[in-house]
Amino acid sequence: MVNFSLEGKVALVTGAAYGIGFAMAQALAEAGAQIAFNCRKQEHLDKALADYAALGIPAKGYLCDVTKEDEVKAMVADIEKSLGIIDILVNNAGIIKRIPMAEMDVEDFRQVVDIDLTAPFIVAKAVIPSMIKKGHGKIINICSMMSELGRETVSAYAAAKGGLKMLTRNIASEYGKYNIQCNGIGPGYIATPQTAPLREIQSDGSRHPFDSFIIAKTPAARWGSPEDLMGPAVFLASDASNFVNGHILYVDGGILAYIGKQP
Ligand code: NAP
Ligand code: GCO
Repeated sequence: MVNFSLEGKVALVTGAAYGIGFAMAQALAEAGAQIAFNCRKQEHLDKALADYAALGIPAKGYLCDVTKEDEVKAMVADIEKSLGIIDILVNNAGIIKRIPMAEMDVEDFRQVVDIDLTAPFIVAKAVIPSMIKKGHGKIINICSMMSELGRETVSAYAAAKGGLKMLTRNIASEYGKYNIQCNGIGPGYIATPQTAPLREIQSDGSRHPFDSFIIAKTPAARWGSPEDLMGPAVFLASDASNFVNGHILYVDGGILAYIGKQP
């Protein structure tokens, strides 16, 4: 029988206070995993702990900035002491800044790359040694449509998510021999706080132009929800995907397959 169970497994989902990370952590918990998560803001942590508890999930939460290697190492050490070696890492924490490239401050560019690309390197580096000792591991990097496509104002994000696709493939290449599988999930356009500005109702009550654009560009003719990422996360975290390595699983309603509706 195909094994989707995560019983006995320890999962760290970064940035899982809400949004896509929260939904994936909930799914991993429902499949049997013990959950650890982190974020930067106390108010996000407090609310997330209450939200997990309301679902019956005894998640362990940490205030940890994934760009700070010392904070990450301390969090991983505490998880290993209290829950056990991390079997599953989901590098989910991420930000976006929508600014035309030639107008973007280099510090803004660096911050996006730091969180969206360098931090997945830092966290993966912190968990791989114990995964090697344990004889298995699952690393899931949350990529994006922008791992494949560009668009106006998201140059830093696209550069980071394109790099994350290749970091995913490189971890798969380097650590596959230790029974560590590293894959990516590439969500399409998902209704979360990160994309809320793209879905704002206009002053005349109409949909945001980008909202209408995405609906037209998506064969499923809808925005995704964080729940759409739950099954793919469990699949890539489970033994059911032990021969899947270096793959980016796009969960996009078909956007990447579709040239778009004739105007
Ligand atoms: P979101 O709603 O903005 O949530 C981002 C989460 O990351 C928050 O919990 C935030 O909490 C945390 N975070 C941000 N920077 C952090 C840092 N330096 N250290 C620790 N935690 C940090 O984002 P989302 O829409 O759920 O997206 C989650 C992931 O999916 C991101 O990597 C995003 O790029 C990717 N993605 C999103 C979409 C989409 O359409 N929504 C599509 C494709 C890919 P704090 O602010 O408290 O730190
Ligand atoms: C944007 C959006 C996208 C989504 C996602 C698509 O401004 O284009 O925020 O980047 O977040 O990454 O897969």
